[in-house]
Amino acid sequence: MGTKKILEILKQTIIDGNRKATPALAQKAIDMEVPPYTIVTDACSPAMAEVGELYQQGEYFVPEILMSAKAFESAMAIIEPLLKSKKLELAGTVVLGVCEGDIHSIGKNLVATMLEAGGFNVIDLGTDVPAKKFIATAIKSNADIIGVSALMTTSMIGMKDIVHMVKEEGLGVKVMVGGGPVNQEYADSIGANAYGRDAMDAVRVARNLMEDIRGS
Ligand code: B12
Repeated sequence: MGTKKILEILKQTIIDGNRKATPALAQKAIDMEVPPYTIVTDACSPAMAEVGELYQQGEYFVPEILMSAKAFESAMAIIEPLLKSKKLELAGTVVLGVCEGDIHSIGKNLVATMLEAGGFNVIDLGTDVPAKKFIATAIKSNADIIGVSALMTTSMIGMKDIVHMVKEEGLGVKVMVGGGPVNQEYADSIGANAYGRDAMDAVRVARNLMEDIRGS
């Protein structure tokens, strides 16, 4: 079996929500020397994007989504230690979380994994995080970046509060935002320092912000 085929099967198995089969498939891809990063970008991540589309089309409902999320997590449990085992120079510290009132964790978890794989120290506050908690943690940990995720139009307004508090407190920390309903235009309108399209983009964006921080 070729690399492309195993990644295709793993992707489909996540979409099918078969969490019993995903760890062995992820392991098989690793044994075939597919780079762990590629397994995430070419199988796990697109699988969840497709699950999102199936939901949008009315083909999937909440139970199916949750099964896919579990299958995704069981594959990631095999891949993540390998992503983290790479010895990289510390790129910076990111306080990451999902806006208050929002419990969508899959995208945020992918962003955390990719940032860690890219050498960042990630302080993951989880989901449903009040703006004040982002700020308090950033101050306590002397973070370089606050990364905020939101999947709902009703929760993304929390991003505005975070940006506002950072400015009010005169903090040097940069705010990076992302998630389904968020775009560059929205990021600009609330005064966020950066917007990231997906988990891979989050690493590029965070690196750019670190350059700004180090250059200033
Ligand atoms: C999975 C899912 C759920 C799961 C979440 C499971 C979990 N553990 O996360 C469950 C079933 C629990 C759920 C619940 C609900 N959901 Co829901 N859910 C989804 C769904 C289908 C997929 C989201 C997902 O995981 N996508 C896959 C990941 C990989 O993509 P992502 O999250 O966008 O993240 C990527 C990028 O956006 C980016 N990114 C994300 N965060 C960040 C942060 C930074 C800093 C950066 C740089 C980048 C970045 O990188 C990520 C990786 O590449 C979406 C539909 C969709 N198409 O998005 C609806 C959706 C988000 N849900 C929705 C709704 C309404 C709900 C509920 C209110 C439903 C209900 N009536 O109960 C509840 C809300 C509960 C709550 N209070 O939060 C709506 C939101 C509508 C809106 N615009 O406001 C959507 C859009 C569905 C719809 N079309 O109606 N949901």
